Amino acid sequence: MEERETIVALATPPGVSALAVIRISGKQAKQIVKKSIKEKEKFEKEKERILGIYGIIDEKGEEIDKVTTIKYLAPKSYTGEEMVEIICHGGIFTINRIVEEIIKNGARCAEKGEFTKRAFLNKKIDIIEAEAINCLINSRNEKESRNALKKINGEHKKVIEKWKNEIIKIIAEVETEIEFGEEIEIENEKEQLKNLEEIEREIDKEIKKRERNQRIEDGIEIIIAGPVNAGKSTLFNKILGFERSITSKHEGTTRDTVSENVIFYGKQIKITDTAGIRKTNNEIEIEGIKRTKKEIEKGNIVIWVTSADEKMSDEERRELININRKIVVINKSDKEIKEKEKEADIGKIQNEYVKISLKEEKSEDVVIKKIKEEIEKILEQYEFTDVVQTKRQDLIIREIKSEIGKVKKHWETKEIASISLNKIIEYFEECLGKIDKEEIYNKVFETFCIGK
Ligand SMILES: Nc1nc2c(ncn2[C@@H]2O[C@H](COP(=O)(O)OP(=O)(O)OP(=O)(O)O)[C@@H](O)[C@H]2O)c(=O)[nH]1
Ligand SMILES: [Mg+2]
Repeated sequence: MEERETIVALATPPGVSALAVIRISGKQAKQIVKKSIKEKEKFEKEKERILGIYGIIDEKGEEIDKVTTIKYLAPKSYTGEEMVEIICHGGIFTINRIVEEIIKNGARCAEKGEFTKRAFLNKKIDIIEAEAINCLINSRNEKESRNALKKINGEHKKVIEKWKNEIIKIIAEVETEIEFGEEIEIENEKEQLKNLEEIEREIDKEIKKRERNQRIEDGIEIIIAGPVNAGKSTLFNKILGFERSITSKHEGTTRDTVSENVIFYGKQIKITDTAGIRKTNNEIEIEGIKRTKKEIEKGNIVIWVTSADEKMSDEERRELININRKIVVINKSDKEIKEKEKEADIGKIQNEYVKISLKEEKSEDVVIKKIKEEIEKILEQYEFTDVVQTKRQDLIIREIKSEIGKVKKHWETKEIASISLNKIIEYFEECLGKIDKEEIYNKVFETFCIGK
């Protein structure tokens, strides 16, 4: 194995904290740290995995911090190499000085994910565990972290192995048929095809789940739409807390879509104000309304703003009926002119609606509350995938699905089917990290943070 340089990085988040952990990994880890330890002999003699308290000194012998260290001997460490972990006090200045000393002593700064990459290269973990570790670090709630842990513990690897073994059995059968031709039992062949289709179904389920999740991951989009002059832009501005869209008493003020990002539930959510819907001959407005309809189609939640003082037009009725997830807001309740009529019309399409007057202060709060409820409902739909967890795995699984399609298509010509079946095995091996594809694996570690 090539000799790798000794690396150092802060493993805890940068910033002020009570304590911080600095990690050093590589053949020279112990010697490099020792140079900055005041009690060199004690450090040298200390057993592995035992905590020791030491002074860290600079080259002039001046003490920088009082720290705790733990030594790990290869291969019994996270990276599989010699390692030292220094638990120091969490001030930015102190941390930087210690890291600088370690670098002066001969280590270099670790790259993103380099510790985990070394663990992978030293076969301490496989690529799927490495990816799951990254997911665990980046998980934002209990559900996500529990799911990542399950993957670190190898639960989904078992599923991939199971699929792979099934395919191996099918290959054995197909190759026997290639060799012995017609003598093969028809029943057996049917059974194999059935198994293949079962794997295809399971893979398909995973892909669909991931697609659904992706829509949530990509960000929820809220569209504010409705008839002209209903107060859409006024509501948009009030939700944002600043005057983003122009509002006026003239109908058709907003001509184009206007978007901004807000944070709800720690997620970035795009909110878009649109051109009001009405019959018009104005070319620009027609284009604006076309855009509104496109936005309505792709939005996850539509806030339909309508005015209490206007009758419902056929155009409005048609649009409203076709929207799935919507929050209906009857605005301008201060005007009260046609309010009852409007409520009756809306009531025919949607049981629940809110009635507000945007002239009143904080009237947008009730709409924001509704938005949060809808977002919660969307987030509840987030289903964890059992197997596919990262983009890399997703791409491989899609390739496998496509190859299964080819196997089915050429089932009668076993020589061709066999080629695709063997490709599927290769893809499974790649997914499990058993095939040497350095570039691809490097990409995995690039998404990690430094110190991991
Ligand atoms: N009386 C009353 N006026 C309101 C209320 N909400 C908004 N307005 C006024 O209604 C007019 C239209 O408001 P906008 O927010 O521009 O309406 P819009 O739906 O964006 O209109 P378009 O962009 O033309 O489709 C403005 O003059 C607002 O000040 C309300 O609750 N009551
Ligand atoms: Mg507007």
